[in-house]
Amino acid sequence: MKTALITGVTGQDGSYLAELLLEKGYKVHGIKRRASSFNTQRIDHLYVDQHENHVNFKLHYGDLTDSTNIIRIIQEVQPDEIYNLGAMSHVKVSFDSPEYVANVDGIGTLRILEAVRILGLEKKTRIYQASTSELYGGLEENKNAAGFYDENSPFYPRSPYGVAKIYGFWITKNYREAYNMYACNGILFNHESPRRGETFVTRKITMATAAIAKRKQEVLYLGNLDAQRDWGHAKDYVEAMWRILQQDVAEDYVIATGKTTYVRDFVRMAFAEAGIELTFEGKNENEVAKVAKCNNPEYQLEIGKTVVKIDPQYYRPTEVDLLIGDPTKSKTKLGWEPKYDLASLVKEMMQEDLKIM
Ligand code: NDP
Ligand code: GDR
Repeated sequence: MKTALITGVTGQDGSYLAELLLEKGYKVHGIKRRASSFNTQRIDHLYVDQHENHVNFKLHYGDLTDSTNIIRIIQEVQPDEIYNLGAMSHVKVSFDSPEYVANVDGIGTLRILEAVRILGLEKKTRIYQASTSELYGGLEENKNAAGFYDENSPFYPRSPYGVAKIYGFWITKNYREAYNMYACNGILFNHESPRRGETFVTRKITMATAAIAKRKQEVLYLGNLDAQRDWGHAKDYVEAMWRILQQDVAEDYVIATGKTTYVRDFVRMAFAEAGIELTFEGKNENEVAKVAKCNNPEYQLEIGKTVVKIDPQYYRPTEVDLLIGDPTKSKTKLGWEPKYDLASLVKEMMQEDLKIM
């Protein structure tokens, strides 16, 4: 039985990854932060009474800013695999807390790598680092000849989050080269799910669409509708994380769908799932979306009603305009292929949020 340790186990990816590893027969340990209220909703269904025999899922209190607890937990757990998913993961918020994000997302990665080295576990413990497409920054000239970002594309991060994650990327690569550790970066493009945090754009849209359809909210306020993202499903992406740690040689991989979509079109797709057709009018800060047709008799929204407006407070000081990843290497070497497309992702998110609403 293999043992895995997941930082960020209470997050979107941590919860899907814990499920996947438990299904594969792993003993799974997760690090959760102490909070003033419960923060384990995404993993409560995995929790079993710790007094029972054969408990395969265990949580430890810890924080990536505290090396003492990182070292102690890794010493106790002696993991075969560590998945470092813990992070302050919101790009916009990173402009408000730049030092904190550097500490958690940047130095936090170093703390994991150093703990493994201090404990002499370099040969035993494989490490996955949650790197990100935010490293590329969306610069047009840095795409490859085919128009994608791949493992060789240069980085140009555009937020304190991206800059912190670039440290995490390089320190992981450096420890692999310097100490011959099995430490890899998964450069994951955006991935979403019904468990996505409520302030990321996709979930914000599906939750608000459900609320507007059910007449519990009037208007959805968004920022830049012209941004384009390569959106996949988190369930597919945690499968890729696991595969990255099962190879003979430690390497870095891009995980993406190879397709990109405007935020505006995600809005259109979400409303369409509820049977509401939209028209977009105006430009930039004055753009609005209005109801063009309401095909679901249950929702009865008036034609011409404005349901989306722009609030510039959601604009970022520096924006990543377009992301699209080239998954060729992960397809060829890992045999990884996404099972979900964007339409099925939007459908699942909308169904869940309509149910919740
Ligand atoms: P979430 O924001 O959903 O989860 C982040 C997790 O990190 C939560 O469990 C959170 O705990 C924990 N965390 C935050 N700060 C600390 C800290 N100081 N110490 C320990 N744990 C902490 O992110 P996702 O699941 O979406 O993403 C997982 C990882 O992958 C992150 O590193 C993210 O940056 C990266 N990534 C995500 C992508 C995506 O599209 N989802 C794409 C590429 C990379 P709590 O629940 O208490 O807040
Ligand atoms: P991103 O995701 O910044 O790509 O980071 P997010 O969903 O926050 O933004 C995507 C794009 O949508 C635009 N946008 C808005 N975003 C938010 N959050 N709220 C809004 O109201 C809004 N309106 C428009 C943004 O400007 C942006 O262009 C995610 C995170 O999961 C990171 O941790 C991860 O590394 C990257 O994806 C890959």
